[in-house]
Amino acid sequence: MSEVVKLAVTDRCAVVTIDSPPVNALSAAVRRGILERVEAANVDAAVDCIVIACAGRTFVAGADITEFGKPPQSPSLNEVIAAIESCGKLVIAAIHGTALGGGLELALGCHFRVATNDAKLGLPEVKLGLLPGAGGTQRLPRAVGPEFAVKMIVTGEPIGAAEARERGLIDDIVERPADGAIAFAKRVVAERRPLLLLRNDDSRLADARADRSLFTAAAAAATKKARGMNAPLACAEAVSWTLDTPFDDALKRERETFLKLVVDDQSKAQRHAFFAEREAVKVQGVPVGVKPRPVERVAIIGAGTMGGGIAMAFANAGIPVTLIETGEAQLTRGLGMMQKNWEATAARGGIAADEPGRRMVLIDGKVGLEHIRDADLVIEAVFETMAIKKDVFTAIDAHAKPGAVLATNTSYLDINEIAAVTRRPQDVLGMHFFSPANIMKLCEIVRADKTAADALLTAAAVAKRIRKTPVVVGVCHGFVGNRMLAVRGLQGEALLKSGALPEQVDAVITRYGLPMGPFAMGDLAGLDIGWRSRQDRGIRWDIADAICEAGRLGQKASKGYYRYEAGSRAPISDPEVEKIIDDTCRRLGLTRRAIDDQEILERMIYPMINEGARILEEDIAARPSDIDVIWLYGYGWPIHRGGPMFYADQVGLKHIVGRLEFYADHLNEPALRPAALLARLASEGATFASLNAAKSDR
Ligand code: 3H9
Repeated sequence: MSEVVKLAVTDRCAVVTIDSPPVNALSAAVRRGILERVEAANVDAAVDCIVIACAGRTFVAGADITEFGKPPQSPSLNEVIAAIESCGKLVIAAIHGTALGGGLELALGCHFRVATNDAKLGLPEVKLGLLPGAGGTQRLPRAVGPEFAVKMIVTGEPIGAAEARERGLIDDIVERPADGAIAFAKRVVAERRPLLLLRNDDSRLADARADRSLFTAAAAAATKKARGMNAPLACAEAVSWTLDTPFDDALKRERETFLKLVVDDQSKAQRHAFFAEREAVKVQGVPVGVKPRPVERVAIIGAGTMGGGIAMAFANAGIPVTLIETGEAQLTRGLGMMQKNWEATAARGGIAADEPGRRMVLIDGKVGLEHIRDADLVIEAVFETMAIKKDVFTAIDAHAKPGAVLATNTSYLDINEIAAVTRRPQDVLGMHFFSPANIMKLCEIVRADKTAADALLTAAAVAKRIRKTPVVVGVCHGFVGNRMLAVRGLQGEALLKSGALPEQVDAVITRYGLPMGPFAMGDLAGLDIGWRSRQDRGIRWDIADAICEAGRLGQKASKGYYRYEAGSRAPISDPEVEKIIDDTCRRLGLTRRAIDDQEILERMIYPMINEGARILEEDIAARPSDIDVIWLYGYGWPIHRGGPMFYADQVGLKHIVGRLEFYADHLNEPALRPAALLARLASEGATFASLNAAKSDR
C-alpha cells in the first residue's frame, strides 16, 4: 500500500492521513493511496466513520500541476471521490491550511467538512487557465448557492473558515483538525443526522432555478474582467449547468471542458507563470549554507511616491519603518499621502476601518539621515540622479550600522558606481520596486559586482516577506524590465516614422492583453522624463522630441500623444499629433505608409524578445522564465500569454529570427539583427523552455 497516505483507527474512527510534502498535492500515488485506505476502512467492521486529514502545513492544495499535459494515470480524482461517496460510512474532511482546487473537491465529496479557524478554502483552477475538473463546478454551488459559487470559481479567490461556515461550505470550526473531525462525527452519529451527499442535495439551487436572472447577473459580474481569457467563461458556463443539467451529465461535460482547457495555450502559459514565479525566488550562484541576515527594522530614504509606496508595503506586512526626509514639510506631505491612500482602501472595504491607524503607527517619520542607524536594511528612494545618489550613499555609509544591507531603488543607474562611494560595497545592491510600490508585485533585486551572497539573500527574503516576487538581475542600464521597455519605446518611435499612429499602436498592444499601450503609458508617466534622459545621453528621437518641444508633456499638460479633457484620463486622438508626426517625417525626408496590425505587433514584441536573449547572453537574468516573471508582475503582461520569452516559444523561434532579419534589412536597423543566443536556439530547433529546464534546480 502507498506510503504517502496512512491509515490509523482510533475509537472506531479511521483517520486517513495524506502525507505528501510540500503541499499534499493529489499525485497519482496520493490518489491511489486515498482510494486504497478508504476502501480498507470501508470493509473494516471496527470502523464507523472515516476522517480524511493531512500531515504537514496544509490540507490538499490541489491536483498535482506537474502531471497536467502528461498521460492520465488511474485512479482519477473523480474515481476517488466516487468511491468516497459510495462507501456508505460517514466520511468527513478535516481541513487545515489550504483546501484548494482538487483538495476542496475531495472535501466536497465527503458528507461533512470541518476546518481550523485559519484555514482557507477555494477553487483557484481559473488562475491556471482551467476549470475545476473533479466536480467542483457542480458540488460547490450545491453547498453555497450558485451565485456565490460562480464568484468563487471565476475569481479563484479563497475564503476563510469563518465565511465558509457562514456560507455552508464547512459544518464546523475546530481547534485540531483530525480530533475535531472525530468529535464532530460522533455528534452526527449520536444525533442520528442523515448522511446527505452534496450531489443529491439541490436545495441551494432552488431560487436560481426558479429565477435564472439571479444567476445570470452574478455570472456577468464575475466574468466582467475576463479580457480575452477562456477559463473564466468556461467556469461560469459549467456552474450554470447546475440549473438545468442532471448531475452526472454535468460532471461529464465538466471533465470534457477540463481536458480541452488543459491543452489550451492559455492554460499552458498560466501554468508556466505559476512555476516561473516559484523558480525565480530560488537565487542562483549562492554557496550552500549561506543564510539571509535578520531584518527587523527598515529605513527608507525619501517619502515621495516611490519611497512612500515602499514604506506602505513594509507596514502592510507588519514591519516597522523609519521614513526619512530632508525637511518637515516633505515628511508631512509624504505621511499624509500614505494615510489618505490607506483610508481610501478602508473606505472601499479593502482593509478594516482601524487598519490605517495601525499601519501608520509602524511608520516613524524622521528628518535627517542619521536616523537610519538602527535599521537592518536601508532603502534609498531619492531623485534618479547619480550625483544625488552618491551623496546619499556617502551619508548612508557614515551612519548605517555594520552589516546593514544598503539598497538603492534606482531604475537605471550603475549600482557598481553607487557602491564604490561606500566602504562596504559588499552590502550594497538594488531593490527596484515598481510603481505603485505598495501594489505591484515585482521587485528586481540587482546584484552588483561586489554584492555579498548573504546580502543578496537578505533582500530576496525581505521582498518575499512583504509579498513581492523577487527576481535577481545583474547591473546594466535599466536592468531587465526597463532595458526591454526602452527597446519597445524605440520601436514605437520607428513605427510612427513608418506610418503608424499612436492610437493604432496602443490598440494592438491592449488587444494583445497589456493594460496600456506604450504611448498612453508615456502620457501617464510624463514624457519629459524620457526627453530629459535622452538629452543627458545626447540621443534624439525626432518625433518624441517634437511632441515634447510642442509642450505636450503628457496627462499633466492635458496633452501628449493624445489630448485629455479636463478632469479625465481618457486619451483622445488628436489631429495635431498626426500633423507633428507628418511634419517631422517630411523634414527628415521620410515617406509614411499604411502599417497593418500584424507588423505593429511584430515590431513591438519581437525586438523585446531579442533584447531578452541578449540579457540572457550577458547573464543579466539567470533564466528566460525570470524575464517572464518581470514582465508579468512589473508591467502587466497578460498572464494567459505567459511572458515575452514563453510567447516567443509559442510563436516559434525560427519564425521570430526570420522576421527580425526581415525588419533589420527593410528598415536598415542593424540593432534588429537576431541576438546570437536567439539565432542559435532557433537553428538547433530549441526553445527558451529548454534553457529554463537546463538552468532549473529541480
Ligand atoms: C486542480 O486542482 C485541478 C482540479 O480541479 C482537479 C482536476 C482533475 N501541484 O507556492 P509555494 C509546489 S489545479 C504541484 O512556494 P506557499 C510549488 O511549485 C490546482 N506542485 O508555497 C513549490 O515547489 P518548489 C489547484 C505544487 O506556502 C512548493 O509546492 N490548486 C502545487 O507559498 C511550495 O509552493 C492550486 O492552484 C500543486 N498543486 O503556498 C494551488 N502547489 O518548492 C496552487 C504547490 O519545488 N498552490 N506546489 O518550488 C498554491 O497556491 C500555493 O502553493 C499554496 C502554498 C497556497 C498551496
